[in-house]
Amino acid sequence: MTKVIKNGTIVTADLTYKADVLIEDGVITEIGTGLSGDEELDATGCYVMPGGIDPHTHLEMPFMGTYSSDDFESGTRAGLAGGTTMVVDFALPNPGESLLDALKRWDNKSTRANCDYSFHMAVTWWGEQVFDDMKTVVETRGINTFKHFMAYKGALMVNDDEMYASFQRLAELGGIAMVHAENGDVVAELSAKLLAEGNTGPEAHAYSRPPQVEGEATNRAIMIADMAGVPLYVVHTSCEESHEAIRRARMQGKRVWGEPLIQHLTLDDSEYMNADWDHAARRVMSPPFRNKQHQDSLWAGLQSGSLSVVATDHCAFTTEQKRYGVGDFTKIPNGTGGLEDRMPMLWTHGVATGRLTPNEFVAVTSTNIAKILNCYPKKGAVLVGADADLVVWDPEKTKVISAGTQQSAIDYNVFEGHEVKGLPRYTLTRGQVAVVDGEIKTQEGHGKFVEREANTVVNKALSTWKELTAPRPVDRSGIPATGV
Ligand code: DUC
Ligand code: ZN
Ligand code: ZN
Ligand code: ZN
Repeated sequence: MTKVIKNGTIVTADLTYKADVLIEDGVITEIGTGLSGDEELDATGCYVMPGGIDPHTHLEMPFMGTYSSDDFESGTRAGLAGGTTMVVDFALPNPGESLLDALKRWDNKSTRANCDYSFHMAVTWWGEQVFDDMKTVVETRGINTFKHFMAYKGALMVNDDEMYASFQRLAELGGIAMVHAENGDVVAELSAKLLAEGNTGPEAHAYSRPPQVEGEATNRAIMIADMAGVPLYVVHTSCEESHEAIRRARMQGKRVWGEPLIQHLTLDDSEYMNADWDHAARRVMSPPFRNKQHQDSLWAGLQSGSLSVVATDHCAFTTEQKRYGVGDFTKIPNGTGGLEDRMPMLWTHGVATGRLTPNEFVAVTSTNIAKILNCYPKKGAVLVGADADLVVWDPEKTKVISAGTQQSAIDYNVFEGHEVKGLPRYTLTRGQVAVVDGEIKTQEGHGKFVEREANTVVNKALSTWKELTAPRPVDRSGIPATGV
């Protein structure tokens, strides 16, 4: 049984051209004109693009005394509705737990996924077991990305000595280090001070995590990564201070990537000043929303290429869960949704406004991250032999985002009321049509795990630190010590 997508314009990170796409057994088998197949999908007036990859989700994650409310079923259904055909979630070990046991828990949750997925491994504690497990994870589980939380003191946070040890191990294994870059010690101090002064509302969350804590941690992570000789991926880059550090590192030839979120690109910190506690708390995430100047910096980074990927950090909590933090903002579960809205919002505010070309849109929503994660061109490409993870994108189709019509399991949407122009006509996951004009035809359990091999390219050649500080003992034999 073959399928053909006819009469569309193919848009990849590099090229725009008219052609049909033939699909068989979930894979693209031919690209050309005048193709026919058993089933035809009409793409007249549409762009045929690689499906989106969201490399930053937290589905059914145990966090801050609860679990995030979208699981692999509702989360991937939401993604597909918005043109995303692969997600990468973070497997989080409990303190003392082996990385492999944590992965088993994530394996169990992900059996319900509607689209393909992969995992990043989080390093939440350090010891010989973790050191050993890292090799097994890379070599037998097809995971080459390891995340380090520099914040969430007393919970997920790792200290610099642990981070340096882990980064060195990753350099040996051909892995990529990822960081949640916020100075967790300073955040803890600021939070305690704000609470002591009576600032208990959700707006204080933003005051407790100013851009400086993110800029400091980003700079620190970049320097530690350089000393270890490991490539570094900075998740949820939200402000100029962090972007500036990434920009500078890249100019110096360091392999460092930055990932702004669609929320930080399109929503700002005035949301926290809303008189409605629920409204503000629903938008509490880390890092918090920033002001317009920071948003401009992030857009400029996408345009110039200093920032590489747009993600969501999808971590959805219901209003009821958010209310755990009434009277103490530090207890509001951190996180917002975005899986369904990332692609339409970025098209509307990026491509339709002339900030990004359609090719750049494909690069930052799919191709760049497929290359970084080492799953290109299986994912992120419209090429013969690639998985038929495709979105037939109608640039004229509009809707108003509303919790009432969304796929996510929560009871609100941070983009409520935003009109988007640019939506999927069809979303295909390995050749299977999962969405037709907003109608959901997903199949629970269709998603498969995507293995990603270690990278052969590490930053050893770029690290100047080792040469400059390598021990060079001086021979002082025969010369008496003076000044004693
Ligand atoms: N930030 C959030 O807002 N939620 C999940 C974890 C994180 O770093
Ligand atoms: Zn984070
Ligand atoms: Zn996250
Ligand atoms: Zn809008």
